[in-house]
Amino acid sequence: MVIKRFKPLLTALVALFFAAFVVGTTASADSKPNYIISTDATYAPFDFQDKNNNYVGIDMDILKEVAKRNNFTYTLKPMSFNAAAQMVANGQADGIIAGMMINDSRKQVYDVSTPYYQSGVAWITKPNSKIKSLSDLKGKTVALKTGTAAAAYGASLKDKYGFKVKYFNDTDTMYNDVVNGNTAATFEDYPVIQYAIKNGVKLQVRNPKDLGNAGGVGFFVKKGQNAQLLEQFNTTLAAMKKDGTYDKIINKYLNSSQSTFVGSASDNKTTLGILKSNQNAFWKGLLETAKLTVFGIVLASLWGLLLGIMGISESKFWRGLSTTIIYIFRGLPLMVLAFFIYIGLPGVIGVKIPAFTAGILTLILNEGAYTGAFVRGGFESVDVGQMEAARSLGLTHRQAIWKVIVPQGLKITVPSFVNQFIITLKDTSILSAIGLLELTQTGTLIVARNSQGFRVWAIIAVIYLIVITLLTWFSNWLKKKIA
Ligand code: ASN
Repeated sequence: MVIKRFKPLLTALVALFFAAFVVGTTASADSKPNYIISTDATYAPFDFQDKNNNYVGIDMDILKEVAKRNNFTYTLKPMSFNAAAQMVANGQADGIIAGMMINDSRKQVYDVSTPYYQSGVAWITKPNSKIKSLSDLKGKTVALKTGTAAAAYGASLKDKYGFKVKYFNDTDTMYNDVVNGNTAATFEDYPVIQYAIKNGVKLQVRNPKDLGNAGGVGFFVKKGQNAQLLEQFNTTLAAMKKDGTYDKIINKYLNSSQSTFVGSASDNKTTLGILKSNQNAFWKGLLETAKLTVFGIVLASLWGLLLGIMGISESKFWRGLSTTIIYIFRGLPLMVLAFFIYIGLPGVIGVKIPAFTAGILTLILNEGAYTGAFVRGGFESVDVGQMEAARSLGLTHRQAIWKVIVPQGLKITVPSFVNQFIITLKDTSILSAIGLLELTQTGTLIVARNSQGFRVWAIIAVIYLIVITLLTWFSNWLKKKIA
């Protein structure tokens, strides 16, 4: 049967996927419970990276202390706030700590700790803006961050004051939009904007004495789950307030005289300085991009080959299956597929999928569909006379396909493969959306810390270009070998 022919391919595919799964899972040898905690990657003073790329901030220090005192470990998942919150709602993560405000609608979905900080929503413009009151926003556009309490508050005023809204995934990009004058104002939690202004972001709070939706910030777990973790958080928080640890943490981030954490270090002012002080992060990001690319290219190529071969099978069933799979996965945007696999699927199947595995699976399905389409096209473009000649020499249909059509068809597709390899490398950047710390996400985190968008993105762009050049050289070398 045809399936027999697929066996080695299938075995290779399964083995490689398994390898990707192992790479994606960080096995922990000791027996301490290990919780998966999601967080907002760029949310100073609550959650952000310091110059050494460690996660710091009020949330991070509290969490670290809770884990230490309760003898558990945790794996941190920094990503956009919206994705981080969905991770917990869908059971992908055990808890979220992300400067997250406690409100009634969230209590329907999550169980919530006692508040550990008081906050409220500020509205913000450029310092010398003509917009002095909310009524001045009529007809203007306001920047909001998807899924946040501040966005819900902002959007609730939209009709009353007649402004339009535009959504962003992270606070820093949202601020920049206002600084650059693309949007007239933004809404964000007061401690967060206060911290940014203190660290040089050129914006001004318009309602410091009259914050919207004032309330507490808390730690959240999925409703009805992880009661023990929540209990430990609450008990330890109370103890930390008593013994002074809590005040120390707050003072460290909010009352220290110099702004040690964001954007002020002199090595952030030159491209070389940024490269030097972040070299570890750049390397790690590059390595993650390379890993995703290599696994993605190999597995998607194998899967695409399989789809291509199925597409020229004698059996209607295999041909139909191949066409359907290609149709579905070529039609889905990569990011939608990544969110579906990483955030949507686990809620239904009840199994957590590591981000790396979800990323690889996304690449296999999406890039594999494109590969399948051009591989099938390559096979189909082999002259019909070849098949007829093979058959008249006494080969069966199957033999003719494997011995005559496939080798010739594959040669035709080599340039398309090279093209697809490069596309796969570039597409890995979309996987930053599910929190994979590859090059693009690394850039986002560094910009959040130093506000040097131009220099950091230029560095990242050059790194991509270098890697793409290397990959092109390698592919061309391979092309010559095969041709
Ligand atoms: N403060 C936001 C909220 O409560 C969370 C965030 O943006 N990290 O929705």
